Amino acid sequence: MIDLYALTSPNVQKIFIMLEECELPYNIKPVDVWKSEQFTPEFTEINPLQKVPAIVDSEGPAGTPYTVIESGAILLYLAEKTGKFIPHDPVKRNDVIQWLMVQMANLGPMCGQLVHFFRFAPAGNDYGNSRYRTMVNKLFDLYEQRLAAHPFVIGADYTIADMAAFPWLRNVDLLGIDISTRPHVKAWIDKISARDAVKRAYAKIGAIKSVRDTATNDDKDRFFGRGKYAHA
Ligand SMILES: N[C@@H](CCC(=O)N[C@@H](CS)C(=O)NCC(=O)O)C(=O)O
Repeated sequence: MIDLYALTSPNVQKIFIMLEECELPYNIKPVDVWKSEQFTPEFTEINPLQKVPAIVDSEGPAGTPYTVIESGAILLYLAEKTGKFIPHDPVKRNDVIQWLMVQMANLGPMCGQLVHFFRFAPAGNDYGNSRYRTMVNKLFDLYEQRLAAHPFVIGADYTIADMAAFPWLRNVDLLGIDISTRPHVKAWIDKISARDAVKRAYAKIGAIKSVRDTATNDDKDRFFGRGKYAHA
C-alpha cells in the first residue's frame, strides 16, 4: 500500500493522476501547507525538504517500506514499479526523462514563481511579474510546438512526461495565460482531462479540504519564507 502525503497543488496532482492511471491502491494523508503542517517533526522525517508530495510505499524495492520525495522522482519510481507510462525502448525512455526534467526544472518552478508574484506577493512586483510571465509564456510556446508535432509530449505515447506537465499547463486561469494562441496545448488538455483516471484523480483532489483562505499571516509568512521567517 502507498501512503500519499498530499494537498491540492499541481505537483501533487501529478501523483494522484499516476496512481489512478496505474490503479494502485493508496491512502491519502493530507498535509495542509497553509496550516504549517509541512513543518511538523513527523512530516519532516518523511520529507526533510518539508514539501508535498511525498509517498511511502510499504512494499518498496527491497520488500521494506520506501519513501520517495519530489514529484518527478515519484513519477519515475511508480513508472519503474509498475512498468507503465515509460516506454522500454531506450530512446523513448530517455525522451521521457528529458521532458520530465524540462517540467521539473523549468515549467514547475517558473509557474510557481509566477503564481507567487501574480497572486500572493504584495503589490509592486512589476519586475518579478514581467520576468516570470515571460518565462512561462516561452514555456507554453515550447509545449505548443511539441504538441503541434505529436499527440503527446514525447510522441505517440501518453507517459509520465504528460502527467508531469498537465497540472501546470491546465492551470491557465490561475496563471493568467492566454490559451487561445496555443490550440495544440488546449486540445491536449481536453484529451487528458477526458481520461477516466484523470477524472477520478480530480474528484479525490477536490474532496481535500485546505484552509488557504483562512490561513493566518504567520502561516503565510512561514510558507513564503518572509517576515520573521526571512533569512536574507
Ligand atoms: N519540486 C517539488 C516542489 C513541491 C512543492 O513546491 N510543494 C509545495 C506545494 S504547495 C509545498 O509543499 N510547499 C510548502 C512549502 O514550501 O513550505 C516537487 O515537484 O515535488
